[in-house]
Amino acid sequence: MADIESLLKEKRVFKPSPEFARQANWNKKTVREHRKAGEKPERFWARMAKENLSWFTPFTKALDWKPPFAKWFVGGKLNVSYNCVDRHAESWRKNKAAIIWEGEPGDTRTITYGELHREVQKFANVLKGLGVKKGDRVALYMPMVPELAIAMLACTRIGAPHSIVFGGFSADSLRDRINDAGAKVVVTADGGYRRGVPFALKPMVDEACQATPSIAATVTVKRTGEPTEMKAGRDVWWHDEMGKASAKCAPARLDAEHPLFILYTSGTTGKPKGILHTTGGYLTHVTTTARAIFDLKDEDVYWCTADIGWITGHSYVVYGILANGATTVMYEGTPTYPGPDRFWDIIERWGVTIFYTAPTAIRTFIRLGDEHPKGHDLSSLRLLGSVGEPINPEAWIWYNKIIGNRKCPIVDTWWQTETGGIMITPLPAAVDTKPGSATKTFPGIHAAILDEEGSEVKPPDGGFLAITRPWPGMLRGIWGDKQRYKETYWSKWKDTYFPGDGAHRDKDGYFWIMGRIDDVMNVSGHRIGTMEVESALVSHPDVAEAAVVGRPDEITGTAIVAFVTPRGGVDAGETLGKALLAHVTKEIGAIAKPKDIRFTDVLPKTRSGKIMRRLLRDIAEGKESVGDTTTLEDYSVVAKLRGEEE
Ligand code: 7RM
Repeated sequence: MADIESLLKEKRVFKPSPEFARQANWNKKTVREHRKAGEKPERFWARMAKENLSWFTPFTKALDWKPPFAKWFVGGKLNVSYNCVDRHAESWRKNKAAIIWEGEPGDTRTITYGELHREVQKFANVLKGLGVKKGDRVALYMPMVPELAIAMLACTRIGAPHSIVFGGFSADSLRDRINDAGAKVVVTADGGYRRGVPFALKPMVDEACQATPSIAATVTVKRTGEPTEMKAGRDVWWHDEMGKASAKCAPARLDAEHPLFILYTSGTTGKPKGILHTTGGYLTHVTTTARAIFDLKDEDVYWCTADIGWITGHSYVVYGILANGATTVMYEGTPTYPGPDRFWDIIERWGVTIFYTAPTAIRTFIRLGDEHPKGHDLSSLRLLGSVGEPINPEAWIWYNKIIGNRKCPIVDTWWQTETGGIMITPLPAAVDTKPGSATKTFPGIHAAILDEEGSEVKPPDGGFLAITRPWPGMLRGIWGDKQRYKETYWSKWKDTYFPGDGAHRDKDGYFWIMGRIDDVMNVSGHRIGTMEVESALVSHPDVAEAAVVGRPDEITGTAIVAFVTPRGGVDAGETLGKALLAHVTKEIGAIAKPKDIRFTDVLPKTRSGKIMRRLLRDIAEGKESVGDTTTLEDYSVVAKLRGEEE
């Protein structure tokens, strides 16, 4: 618990500057009023829904809560693409940049709201032409190109929930997600660019679609121009279809609870969960938080570096930002290509004013050296954000000093795929920040630190983070698995949401998030289940048994360590190690590759046969004394795992 102690010793406090506070969308007074109003969450969020969104039909009731099932904005009708595009295209913003896109090779495209309006309608018509109807699922497996945002918005226009599969996932992962959601169409690209080389995506789609009975058609964006096979009768090119499509498609008037998207995320079993979000509540949550937390203004150039394949990209590259009529920057590639200063170069060239990234990236930049940011004019920046994992105070201070020139507020935002939008965060004009703390709940959000029994723990003791009231962006379920939804999130305590994170509060009521307390690892801000990696490993013919744990890592937060018992007669060595890395890449994707594979002839187990992960974690960390071993069946295994003699 040493890290917790050192965090709680963190005494530095940063106050919002008067200059920032003067111009903020939500000043101190507004925040005070909203906090008060937020004590009645339904009323507060109803006000936000009316103020920040355009509705075709007003809702009659803010919340219908039959735990654990919530319906927000009952009776209301709206359309997400209308809110993100039409209402701006019909205003003076018509010729304002909606998306500034930069490809890794350096090519760029700027798409105005007016142009986005036409493109979205055209692609909505393309989808309709391929037989996609309201309620049908569409899988998007694409690199970071503007067509991805266009495809998302086109789906929302016709009420077809999208399921985005991050381009780093394997064909097998794509196939499983397509099948779980029963998607009718996949939209993809021939490939994308990564570290200066094109990578292919369409062949993965072809491989996946050998076993996806629900898929009727695929659409491929030409990005790299690499030779690409197209299957007659199933595969069409984006540019061919768009060339023929009409640019008029009225937005569907959708119920506030109409499914908006499914996004798969890792849990404690081997099977990822399809997190379901719906229309009115989600859009209210992300639009309101983006406006208040990032202080979005019409003059801003906002850049969130997340890939759209993750929830951060859904909520704060696309929906929450465009709904506010702001300009969003999208970058295709690697942070350090062609040089370690690519990000700072982008900020300088486009005049980025708001920058939202992950602690892993910040730690990487610290290691690369201050000369890279210092070689660029970053004076356009006025606000910085952090997301995805706890930010260590050292990284926070560096971010503040080297990137923010000590004048930019930092918003450390805690939230999850399941919460849809930001839950715990500073408000830049109103909340003093402490390096390493996500500070306080957003108005209208209610959280606590509870023990196993559901009693609130006294500060500064640690416990489980809990969300005690429903909120508009909350997940509405796990696709096709009501039971798992109830069990995973709502069964630890009564009518209270269990996020799976450990946390503390200090004497000022500030939240300090300590990280996952379940079998989910957070590697570079991406969630990967230990069970997923284990299932991948044991599916290899040479593996008898495997256990996977996370080990703290200076850069990625957590590194994956695998303990593997080979089958009898199989040589444990470099060849097997390489084969297993390739196998995990094929089964899940490169992001799930263990950093360290340790071969062992036994795994530590309890007498009832449970693998003792805590003990493996201690061993992976190289700790001298390991935790409680009283339940261990065979103590000599500890010495063996460490490579000591018995
Ligand atoms: C947005 C996102 C969710 C998990 C969550 C936490 C961790 C995210 C922070 C954080 C400390 C933060 N969604 N997490 N943000 N921990 N401080 N500001 O990352 O579904 O992919 O991951 O990430 O453990 O439960 S996610």
